[in-house]
Formats: sequence, structure tokens, C-alpha cells
Amino acid sequence: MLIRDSSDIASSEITPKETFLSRRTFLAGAGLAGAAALTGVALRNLADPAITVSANAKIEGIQKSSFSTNEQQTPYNDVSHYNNFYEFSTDKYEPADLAKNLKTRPWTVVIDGEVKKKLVLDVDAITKMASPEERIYRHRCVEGWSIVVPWVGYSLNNLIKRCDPTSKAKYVEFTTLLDPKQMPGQRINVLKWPYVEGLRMDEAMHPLALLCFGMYGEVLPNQDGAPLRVVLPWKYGFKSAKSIVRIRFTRDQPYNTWQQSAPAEYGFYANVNPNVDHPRWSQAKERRLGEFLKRPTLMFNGYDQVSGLYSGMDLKKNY
Ligand SMILES: Nc1nc2c(c(=O)[nH]1)N[C@H]1C(S)=C(S)[C@@H](COP(=O)(O)O)O[C@H]1N2
Ligand SMILES: [Mo]
Repeated sequence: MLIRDSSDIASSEITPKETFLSRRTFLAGAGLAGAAALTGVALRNLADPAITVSANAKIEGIQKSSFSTNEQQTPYNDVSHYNNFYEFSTDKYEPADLAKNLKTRPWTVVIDGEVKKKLVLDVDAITKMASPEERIYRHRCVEGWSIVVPWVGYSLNNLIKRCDPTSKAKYVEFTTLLDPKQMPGQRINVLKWPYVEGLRMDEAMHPLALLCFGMYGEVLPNQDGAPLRVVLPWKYGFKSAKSIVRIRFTRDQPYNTWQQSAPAEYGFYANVNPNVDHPRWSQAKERRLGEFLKRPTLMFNGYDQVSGLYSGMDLKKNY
């Protein structure tokens, strides 16, 4: 994000990727048909890691959600092989492979700050706190690409209510795992580690804000933020922190990572807004992965139900 400009995005980034992905998809079909006679183990060993059929566990008892869009979903293989996850790489194709050995169990999440009692929760206890829903959300990256993903999780407000925040809690901050041994991207100072993001309390309590642990009916692949991430469909993708180990309630606005590294480009709010250009490119349009023509970007990414959270705010100033 830091090192790209709009011409890079239009030419060298998105277009070659689509060619690449459709080629991969084709190869996947051919490879699997040819390997159909082999055992599952042999198939997994022989297959290109980028096209291995996922062995991820199915999530039981998923309910449908009225918040889902009925737009066409982006293929699983694209969503799991085109990732921003700088802890592994600044390249979008590499996290799929580099994250494959990330140890996501056991995994604990510390809940502290302005709470009546500090908590250390096992991720499997967290995922069981409310029934899982499938939320098919549009997801818009600040770089100009977008995807439609059937995430699995539940409204973040279910967890927040269980955490007993004090009346002084005005914001909630999310911190990603810090572990350079497992996360090779953290051996490079491309960002200040660990990755930190945050929300105002009323944003975090909005039912659209999703605490996410799965996609396409299965547990999250590591490169998409396993075992636990947030998904905030009305904000640019960078607000949705991955592989969360700490949730802290604060009195003051968290100093999020992207604001630290490029304050003129990435603010705290980061609401999708076609009327506010990025300093180096327009945000008026986006390219859905797999599509050729760009489409207009919608205010709040089309999630108008959040607009009340920002009434009276200057969204040019609070970008
Ligand atoms: N910890 C962490 N979280 C992160 C990022 C990251 O680099 N590190 N990238 C963000 C950005 S810019 C985007 S667009 C989304 C991408 O999520 P996806 O790979 O599941 O599509 O993750 C966000 N969360
Ligand atoms: Mo992004």
C-alpha cells in the first residue's frame, strides 16, 4: 500500500493477477481430473500448493444472515491466494504459502484495558460464544480491488458484551500476533509491528461488525487471518485486523498501524468513500477480482445502515 501508486495498481498489479488466477483455476481443474485416481495423500503432495484442495474443517450449524449480499461470490481460490498480510509478505501471492505453517492452536486472546476484569480466552471458547452466521460481504481494499466473501462469524458486539467494558471504554483496539519466527514479514520493518487497528465503540457495537473465524463454510485459512479476525465491510480492508491476540478497550483513540506509517494516506476511520481520493489515486472506482471492467465504488461500500454513526462528522477530514 505504501509503495504503490495508481498506475502500478492498474497495470502491473491487478490485470496480470486475473490472468494468473484464471490460468491457475484452469490448471487446478486439469490437475485434479488427472490425479483423480491417486489417493488423497498423494494428491495433496503432488498438487501445486496454490491449487491444493483445502483440507480445512467445516464449521457446523452456520445460520444465514439478512446482512448478506446476493452478488456473485469471488471464488475461494482467489480469496485465499490474493492477500494483504504484511506479516508474511508484501506480495499478495505469497501469504498463502508462507502462512501455511502458522500455529493457530492453542491460541489465546487477551482482553484488557478498560474492562472490569482482564480475561485470557481460548479462541475455541470465543468462537462458541454465539452461533455462527454466514455473512456474504463486499470487501473493498484501499488499493482499488474488491471481493465478495461468505465469511463465517458473529457480530463482534456479542463478544464485547461478555467482556464487561467499563463506562470509560470509548474505543476498542485489536492487535495481531507478534512472532517473527513464524511471520517472516515481521523481520522487515515495512510496518511497525505488531499490527494494530481500532474502532470507536459504537462502530464496534454495530451489528455489521463481524468477529470472523471462517469463510466458505470452513475455518479460515491462515492467510485470511486465522484463527480470528474482524471484518468491517463499510471500511477499507486494512481496518480488518487478522490473527488477533489482544483486544483492548481504551479511553483514547488507538494509534493504528497505517496511520503511524502514512498519516496523510490512511486515517483512523477509513470508511469507504468514493468522494475522498487517496493522495496518490482516486477511490471512485474499483475492480472486482475476476472482472475486467471497473465498477463505481459506493459510499460506505453500499452499507448505508452505518451512516448514522458519522452524522455531523466531516468525512473528508476524518478519512
Ligand atoms: N495483521 C494484518 N491484518 C491485515 C493486513 C495485514 O497486513 N496484517 N492487511 C489488511 C488489508 S490492507 C486488507 S485489504 C485485508 C485483506 O484481507 P484478505 O486477505 O482476507 O482479503 O486484511 C487487512 N488486515
Ligand atoms: Mo487493503
